[in-house]
Amino acid sequence: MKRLFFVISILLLIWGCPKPGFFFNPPDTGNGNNNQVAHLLDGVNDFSMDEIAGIDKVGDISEPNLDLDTLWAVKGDSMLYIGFNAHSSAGYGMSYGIYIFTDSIYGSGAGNDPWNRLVDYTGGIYPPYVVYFWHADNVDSITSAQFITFNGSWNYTDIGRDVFIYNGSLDFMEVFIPLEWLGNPESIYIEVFTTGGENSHAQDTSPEDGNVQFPDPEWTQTTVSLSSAVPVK
Ligand SMILES: [Ca+2]
Ligand SMILES: [Ca+2]
Repeated sequence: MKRLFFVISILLLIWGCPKPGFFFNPPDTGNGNNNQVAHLLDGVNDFSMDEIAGIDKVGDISEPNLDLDTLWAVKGDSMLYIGFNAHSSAGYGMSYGIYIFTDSIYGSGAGNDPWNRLVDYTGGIYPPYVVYFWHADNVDSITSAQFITFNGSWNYTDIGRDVFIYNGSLDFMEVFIPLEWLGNPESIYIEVFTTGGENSHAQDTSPEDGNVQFPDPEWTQTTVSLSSAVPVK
């Protein structure tokens, strides 16, 4: 019995001892100092301060559902990670749009917005990639979401929870787009905006955009040009 106790004690000592340096290795903070971007598509904001891509004032539009503020974005080895505060709520139908340019700001050749919103980019151009979400007007959820590419015409792909999560209780939207979908570009520029249904223009943006300054929702059928797409780190 004594011998068994001795053996178990020795085994516990061997198994229980952490390897040297175990307590002295700093944890992986995923702060951009290494190439391992620690992002999880779960609707919880896990972006770091240095991944902020754009800011806009809170409350610069009187309708909270349409208000945007911080935009986070980072380019990983194989994924574009995007997150933004999304204040939409039950009882308000509206759209979130993301215009994405790759390698430079240039016109894709499209002649209209893919969801027929009165939105374009400075110079009357349209980007090669767009992501659109429709936030339902009766429940606090996204009921339609598409990744859209222009290749002579707009090509629409429905996207689901493997690409985005809208977290209504945390007012946060997370979108992870495989870089392969964007043609594995060297650089990426993005701008996020809110708008309403068809034939409505952009109401608020992130980053802040001098062309999109509406203290109150504004529904005249006039095209508003985005102008502040930012490069993603
Ligand atoms: Ca997350
Ligand atoms: Ca705002």
